[in-house]
Amino acid sequence: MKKIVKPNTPLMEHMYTADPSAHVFEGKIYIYPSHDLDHDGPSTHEGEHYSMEDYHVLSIDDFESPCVDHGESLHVKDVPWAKKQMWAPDAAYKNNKYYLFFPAKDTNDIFRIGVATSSKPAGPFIPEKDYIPGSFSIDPAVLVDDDDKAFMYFGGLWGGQLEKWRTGVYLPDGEGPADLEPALGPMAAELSEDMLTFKAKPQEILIVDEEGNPILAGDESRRYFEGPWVHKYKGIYYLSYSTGTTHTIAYAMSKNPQGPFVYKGTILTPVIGWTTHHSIVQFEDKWYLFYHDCSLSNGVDHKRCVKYTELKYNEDGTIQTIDPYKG
Ligand code: FUB
Repeated sequence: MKKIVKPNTPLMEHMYTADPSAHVFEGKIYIYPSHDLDHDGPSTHEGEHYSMEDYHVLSIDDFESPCVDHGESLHVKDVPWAKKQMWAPDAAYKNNKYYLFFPAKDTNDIFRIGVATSSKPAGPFIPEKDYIPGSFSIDPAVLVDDDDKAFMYFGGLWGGQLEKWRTGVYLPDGEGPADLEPALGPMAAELSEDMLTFKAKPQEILIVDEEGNPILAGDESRRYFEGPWVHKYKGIYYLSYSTGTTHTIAYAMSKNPQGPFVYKGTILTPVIGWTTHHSIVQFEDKWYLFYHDCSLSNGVDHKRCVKYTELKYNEDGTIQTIDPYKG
């Protein structure tokens, strides 16, 4: 009998998956996760234990259906510029094509963001020969807005190398701001019509508190760490992200896709495992949070599993906090 996906349980148990980017394409929900490798190597601050090599696309017809693994859609060996660590991807549809955006380390061990295309949402995806010029760091998330303009949001601290780009060039010893300085925000860049390049240099997104003051680097329960996602609800842009060291998914709201975004609160309380990474998608008349935890491996940080749960808004547009382990 086919196994129907239930909320807050792993979508897939035959492999480890993480960082789910969910989209509705062709009437189904397609999920673009990282594919965690089942190894027992050492963990490092730079995240070398996240040593992924390929991507699989998953789909569900609806929430009464089993999850389908469409097999390998792209492997690092087929990406001319990439050496290792195929981290959190995202996908977008435009120009009658599907685009897979993905970070990986280049031959100099610097994270860059690449793009691959396909005529089908599940791939296989054909990569461009080089990474997106001017791209850096990790965790691309692409919003194709109602007017068809596309924005990429990206960036992650620590292993994601965002601190090393503060001057605009890569400094191997580059450090983040001091605790009382404004935190680093995610980067955003509008994509060209063909989705293969940035229209202009990526700009940092500012996240502020209700008084308009920038969230500070030492404010670890609210500051941006990695895993940006931008969605639109009732004409307002929502930027949600991982707070890293404090292990939550937080969010901020703006009338403009390039911010500034006003911090609003927590969407997801800490899950089993160090990392937390998510996406938010509307399917029919409900909204869903896709996320991962490490329950399938009993808590091994780099052996994660993708799950989903319903996401609800309050009357004023704020989002209700989710504890995935509470009834
Ligand atoms: O999966 C590798 C990295 O872990 C992602 O890029 C981060 O967002 C974190 O989930």
